[in-house]
Amino acid sequence: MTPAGFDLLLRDAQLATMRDGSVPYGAVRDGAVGINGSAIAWVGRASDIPHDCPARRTLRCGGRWLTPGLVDCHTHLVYAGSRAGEFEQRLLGATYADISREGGGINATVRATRAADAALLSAQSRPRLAALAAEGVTTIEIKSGYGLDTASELKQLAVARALGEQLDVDVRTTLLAAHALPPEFSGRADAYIDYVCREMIPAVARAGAADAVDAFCETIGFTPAQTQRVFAAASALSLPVKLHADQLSDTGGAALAAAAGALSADHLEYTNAAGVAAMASAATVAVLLPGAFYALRETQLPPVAAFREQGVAMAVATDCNPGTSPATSLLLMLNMACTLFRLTPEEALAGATVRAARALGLADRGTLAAGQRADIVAWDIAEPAELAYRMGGNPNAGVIRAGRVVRWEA
Ligand code: DI6
Ligand code: FE
Repeated sequence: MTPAGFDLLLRDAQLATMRDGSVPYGAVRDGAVGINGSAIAWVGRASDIPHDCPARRTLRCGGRWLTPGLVDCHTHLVYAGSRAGEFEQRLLGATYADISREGGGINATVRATRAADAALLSAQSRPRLAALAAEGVTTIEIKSGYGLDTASELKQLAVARALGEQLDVDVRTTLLAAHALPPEFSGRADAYIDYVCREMIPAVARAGAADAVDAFCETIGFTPAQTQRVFAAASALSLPVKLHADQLSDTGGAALAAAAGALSADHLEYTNAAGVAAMASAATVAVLLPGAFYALRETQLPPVAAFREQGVAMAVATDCNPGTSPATSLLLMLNMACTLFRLTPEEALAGATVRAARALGLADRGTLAAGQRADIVAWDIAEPAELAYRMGGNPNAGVIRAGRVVRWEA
């Protein structure tokens, strides 16, 4: 059906629509995109633009590539303080687990985050979100998990949403109360999980402060049984779940997440064949986090070939966090996903657009197609593989979010 007209028409563009099909990247040369309101109304070749379809505003793209807005589907970017000192300790031989056992690691960031008021927390987190937004990230997931008490977790979640408003990025928040054991519950992990299930999850649900619930299922995190209790409490309040699974050891996390109908299982370096199969049948997205793999100098690779063979969708995200992935470039993660994990550049870009949207349960974005949200970014690149090929630099030349031009370079 031909719309009566467009609010905005983008033309002289090359499109990486990221729609599945026979053409790599779902590419359309000499393409155009018509937008009405906040949604894409028409996508095709410029020569096929309906003649009787006037546009109130036209932007000529000068041959630039357009892709869907990037989606960073796994971050912990709202936190206070820095852990550069731990980076130095690790270079001298300490492991991430050693540092965590000695009260550093996640708990060091918990102390700083609890001590910061919302204004300070926001001021320290803002540059990280600004860097990602400048690269064309239009949707981002931000987890709590450095408060570990109801008030501090709510503070983190509120700061995350407010930053999204300020910086014109769609923020999806995730409650990660089961991230680490706070010092006041030392030696009483089950009591902390009781508190998470009976108080925190209901309080956060009542406030409408989180879009999903996550947990860290790991020897230095929480057991599969504790994770299951968190999932049950979340599901009872209709909150979708996701999981930090099999990052440092095989705890059966991927299968546990799949059994709970999780949107995604994330990290997955130690996921076994049964976990891959369970994820495939539950359509749980595999979120790959090459920044953490790199920073921890991990050598165990996630089972990418098995994911591919069994049709498990793979997303790629920054895991932006102060301990294991102080990364604020999603494009660099695309490069690392290819170089370290052997994704193709097309899989990597799909992983930061359409697959990442699915990992957040969002079907309304991630491709350039009629009916999708008009989240569109423009790039100064000669071919889409360049987005994963480069290490550093930012070829972003424009951002349209929900049909509104946020930035556009002439
Ligand atoms: N896995 C990670 O890689 C991050 N959290 C998690 O559960 C690390 C968070 C941190 O070290 O601060
Ligand atoms: Fe993480």
